[in-house]
Amino acid sequence: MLTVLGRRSSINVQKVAWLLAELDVPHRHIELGGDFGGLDTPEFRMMNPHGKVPVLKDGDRVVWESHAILRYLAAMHGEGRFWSDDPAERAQVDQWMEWSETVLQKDFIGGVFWGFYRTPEEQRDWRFIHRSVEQCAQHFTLLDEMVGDDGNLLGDDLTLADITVGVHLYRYFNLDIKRPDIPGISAWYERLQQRDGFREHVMVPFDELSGKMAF
Ligand SMILES: N[C@@H](CCC(=O)N[C@@H](CS)C(=O)NCC(=O)O)C(=O)O
Repeated sequence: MLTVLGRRSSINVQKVAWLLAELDVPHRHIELGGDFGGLDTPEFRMMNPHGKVPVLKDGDRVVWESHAILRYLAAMHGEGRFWSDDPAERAQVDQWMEWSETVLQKDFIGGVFWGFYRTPEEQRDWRFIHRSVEQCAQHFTLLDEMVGDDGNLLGDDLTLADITVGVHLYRYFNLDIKRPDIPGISAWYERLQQRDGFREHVMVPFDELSGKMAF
């Protein structure tokens, strides 16, 4: 039986939980990190020396880093869906996954979510926040046309690219920030909400994280 370790309020844990729901793979989920604690124990550090979630256990195998976990799960259980066996198609997915982590997640989670939402009001750096909000607006404007009228980032089928990018949308559309008109992204967000895994694992209230910088 697969085990996912990590608090459900973590966006990186949400990526893994969403994919597992799409794959319909039986697993158990243990909440760890944040107020649940448990990341500093020798047992946890043996699994992930960095003391971060998510961690996936598959028998004696342990995988950490959310995107490595997504690829592992897709390769093991996806039968070519989500992350193609074809190197050229897989590279298309990989490039968006890399971009999502190094650019979008940096500007949205690192800049907007941490800078604005997780930072207590009196400590906020508004220049940094405004710049990050503006960068996110540019990113989503760039993606706006890609998702088309009824598809996903790379066509009709949902891939790991959609999971790593799409996981940001619930927070992006529910924060009190300035957003440009991005009809394609808004419609894509609506479509993702038709998916059980997205509703259950991504549309998770995040108010417990407001003004909380401790973890
Ligand atoms: N690049 C890592 C980031 C891991 C990470 O920073 N995880 C955060 C949660 S999103 C964490 O473990 N924070 C400590 C805590 O939740 O207590 C990944 O994608 O898995």
